[in-house]
Amino acid sequence: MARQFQRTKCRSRLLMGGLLLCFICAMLMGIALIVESAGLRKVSFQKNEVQSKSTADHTLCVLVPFRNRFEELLEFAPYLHTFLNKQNVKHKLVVINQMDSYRFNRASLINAGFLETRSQCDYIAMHDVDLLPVNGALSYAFPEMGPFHLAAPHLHPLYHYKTYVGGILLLQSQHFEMLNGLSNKYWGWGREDDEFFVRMKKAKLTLGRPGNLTTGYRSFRHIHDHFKRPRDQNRFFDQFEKTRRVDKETGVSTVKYKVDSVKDLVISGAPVTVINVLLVCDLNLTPWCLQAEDHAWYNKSVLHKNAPSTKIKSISTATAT
Ligand SMILES: [Mn+2]
Repeated sequence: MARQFQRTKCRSRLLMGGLLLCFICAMLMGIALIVESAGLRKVSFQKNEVQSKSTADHTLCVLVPFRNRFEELLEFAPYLHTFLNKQNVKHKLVVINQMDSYRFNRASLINAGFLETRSQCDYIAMHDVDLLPVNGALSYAFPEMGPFHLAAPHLHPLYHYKTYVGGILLLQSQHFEMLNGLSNKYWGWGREDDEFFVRMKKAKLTLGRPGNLTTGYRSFRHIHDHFKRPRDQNRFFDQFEKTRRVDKETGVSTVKYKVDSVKDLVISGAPVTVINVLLVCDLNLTPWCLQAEDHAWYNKSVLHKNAPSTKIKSISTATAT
């Protein structure tokens, strides 16, 4: 009996010892986990340090396609310069001013601006002159993961369709080159950004966008005066048909232009480089670069059609005299 008692006592001691060991083990593991997680935190902190260091190594060229928007530029340049400085984003503001008399070509101006500034920056922002970021959470940092659409449809005051990539788009220079930039076929207002969306999609680039911001559609200020500056939404000849599909032929490698002059200005403390550009249009390829009435043959045909009215005019003149 006594032996049996001693055995059970021994067993319970072993059990107690085992439990104690388990407890100690658990404690040790816990401490180890805390140490490890502290280590992880340290690692991720170091990673952050590396990231912020690499951000400082990047330079952003803000490419602003431009024509006759002087008042908007006066507001845009100092505002964005201050906004980017607050984010410690090294940047250059580049205005590409279309001097020729063709219809406005936003895409070709960005292509030209890219080629002229390629050596100075490793990423670009295609930036409308009339769109100002309001929320400080809108980051202009180097888009490591691929194209970053800042003026996202859930934040832009006007455009809310899913595939919208206009307004402000950040892009690594190497990605812009890889996509052959933008199509040069879009003379007049709009659609060049939709074509660029398809280029990015086909190249399987991941498009990033900011998350939900509390400011919603008030995240940007659109300073466009639609009464003063109506949009050129005309579509001439076969423009509609020819600009419906993805353009595999034209891009940054084929854009034709002349640089008239380069001017460095400072607008309320913001350094701005203005590149005065004369775009070259191939009238056979894109006759819609001119308004219909600017075509010599179009005028001839209109004059021909008007021939009877000229006669009437001369008759009435005759009656008057
Ligand atoms: Mn606008």
